[in-house]
Amino acid sequence: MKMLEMIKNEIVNAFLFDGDFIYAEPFGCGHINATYAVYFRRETKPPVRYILQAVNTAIFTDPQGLMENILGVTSHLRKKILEQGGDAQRETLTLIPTRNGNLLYEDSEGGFWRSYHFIENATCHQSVDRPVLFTNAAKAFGHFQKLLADYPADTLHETIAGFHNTVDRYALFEKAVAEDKAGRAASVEKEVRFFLDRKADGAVVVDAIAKGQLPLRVTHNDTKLNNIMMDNDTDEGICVIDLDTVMPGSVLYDFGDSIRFGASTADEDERDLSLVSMDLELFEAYTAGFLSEAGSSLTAEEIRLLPFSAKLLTLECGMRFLTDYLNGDTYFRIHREHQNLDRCRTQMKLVADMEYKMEDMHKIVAKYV
Ligand code: ADP
Ligand code: GN1
Ligand code: MG
Repeated sequence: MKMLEMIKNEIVNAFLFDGDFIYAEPFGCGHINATYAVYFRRETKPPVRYILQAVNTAIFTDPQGLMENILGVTSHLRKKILEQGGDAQRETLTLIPTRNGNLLYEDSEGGFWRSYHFIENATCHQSVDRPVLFTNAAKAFGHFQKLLADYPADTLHETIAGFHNTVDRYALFEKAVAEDKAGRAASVEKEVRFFLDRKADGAVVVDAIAKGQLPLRVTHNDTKLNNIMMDNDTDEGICVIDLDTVMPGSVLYDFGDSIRFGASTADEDERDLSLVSMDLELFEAYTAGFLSEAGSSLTAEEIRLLPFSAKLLTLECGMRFLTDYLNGDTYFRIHREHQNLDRCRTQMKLVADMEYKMEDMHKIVAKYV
């Protein structure tokens, strides 16, 4: 409530919005930033809404650097989309500046805000109800990667250090177990053991990158299905959003994270684990779409590791949820008690299912290379 008051009384006046403010409401299902839709009435034109976000500065400690990344990446994408005759306001994020010409507004309490043009007639799906939707998401993420292939990676700020460094993630996890800040470690011994048993997996991609066996590319790093807008009429993936984690990374992070979220048969926080599995039909739908866009630029080693990456990113995410649960839920936004533990358990179920289906996943990848 307090936040909505602040938006109304202070924040909306700071941005170059068109029209008179009507109201603001919390929007979307992101776990990190606080996102709102803000609505404006205009005299001669239809009403308009914008996305307004409070950047989570506990996580993104350099909001200026973060915005430089987003401006750089969206400008690069905009240029290419226009060259190809596309609609840049629909196919990439468009920042709304503040009245002072900045991309961030610092409020009276030290919070940082940014705004985007609202992409209308499009949906962020929370799950895949038709496989074609997932194929289309894959094409769009693959295309995004292609458009950024010539982006100067050394100009990007590392917005979260070691974001997908699973060796570092293991260290943070073990520290959380040892510190046991929220007094929960004794209640999750089975879960802790599950991740410790798979510690060797955590080093595979990190080591291969260090040895030069896997290339670094400009990747999105947070490719869940609800980070892409899909056209309501055509079901096509039109705009990749949530660009906070665009950084040099492995293509395996983007492929693996998409499978982790979108190929699951249940919600990320489903409590009935009997509903949770990795759907091979959805794995195939994504693989087909992704390889049709990005396949020709991948190395043999990247292709070989695609099925493993699904397991790796699920393992990593499950471990991150458990780490946060052990630390007292300070990172991922929760809406109920133990939600991070529930999220961790779905990821464990998925990892186990992926281990069981690894051979099938390899066969599917082989069909599309
Ligand atoms: P978080 O980092 O918290 O996940 P996101 O940037 O992904 O934040 O935004 C949260 C949600 O807000 C998205 O899942 C989507 O539903 C909605 N959203 C974000 N940007 C736009 C936009 N430009 N147009 C329409 N909806 C958007
Ligand atoms: C977060 O921001 P959002 O909700 O799209 C997280 C991802 C996790 C995901 C799990 C910056 O993504 O890394 O995979 O939750 N983003 C950040 O659902 O940590
Ligand atoms: Mg998001």
